[in-house]
Amino acid sequence: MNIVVLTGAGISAESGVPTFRDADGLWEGHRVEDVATPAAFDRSPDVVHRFYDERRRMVQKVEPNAAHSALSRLEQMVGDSLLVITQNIDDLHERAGSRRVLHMHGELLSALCRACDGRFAWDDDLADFPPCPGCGYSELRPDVVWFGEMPYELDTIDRALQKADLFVSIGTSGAVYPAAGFVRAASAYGASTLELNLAPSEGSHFFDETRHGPAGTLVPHWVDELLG
Ligand code: BV8
Ligand code: ZN
Repeated sequence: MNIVVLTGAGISAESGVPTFRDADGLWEGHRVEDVATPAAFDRSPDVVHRFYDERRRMVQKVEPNAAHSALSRLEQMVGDSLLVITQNIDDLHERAGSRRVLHMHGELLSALCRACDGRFAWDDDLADFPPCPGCGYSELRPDVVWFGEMPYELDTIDRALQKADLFVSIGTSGAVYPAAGFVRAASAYGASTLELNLAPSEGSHFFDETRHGPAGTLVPHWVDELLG
């Protein structure tokens, strides 16, 4: 049975990572849609760098929670039959032991060079415009997908959805595309669909089944049920 799991900020909430909706999409009074864009970065790189430097520091101080660990346990049991696609830019899935994780919106702990397109593991600040480890130019930006930018690996994702028998969405509001459309594609390709979320998402009605509650409780229970 091929399982595709899509995760969003809600799976990291119990680790202490604020979701986009918790701050009702605001950060330091800015709307996230206004900070997470190429235009914002061109206009005021220091504000955007500060937004990501702060999150990069914070994410190194939190721990994965029971939901991340349950998905890692599931991967240990079913191996390549599970693919985790995450919209999150934290590394909590990896730190819980998951190995097959696809960060479709990039990663906080990675830097992208606008001069040489190099991508480099990066756990430090970027606001001081450090030189690129590849080409030496001070053109590093956060390696995250901003609004209006192409998410990573959409073709790999579509192939996985075509093969999926089960699509499970965990901790996402279903507000941002193309991720919010995956449930419809999965259904059209013949998969069963399940939503595990604190509250009904914008796409709840597209799912065969929805369960509401904290991911830290719902996900381990679902994995036990699946493996049981
Ligand atoms: C694209 C990385 C073309 C950065 C993110 C006008 C102009 C330009 C674009 C558009 C436009 N109109 C529409 C678009 C498309 C746009 C879009 O969808 N906009 C929205 C606002 C309408 N999308 C894009 O621009 C994308 N690119 O379209 O390119 C294209 C199109 C098709 C095919 C190819 C190319 C790029 C979008 C990526 C933006 N980058 N993140 C960063 O992190 O800073 S988006 C960011 O917000 C997240 O990555 C995530 O994707 C999104 C929503 O966040 P969620 O993860 O869902 O979190 P949220 O807070 O919203 O919800 C949390 C949920 O958890 C809630 O439901 C809550 O109930 C639940 N929860 C809370 N606690 C718990 C819990 N659940 C369980 N347990 C708990 N404890
Ligand atoms: Zn470079």
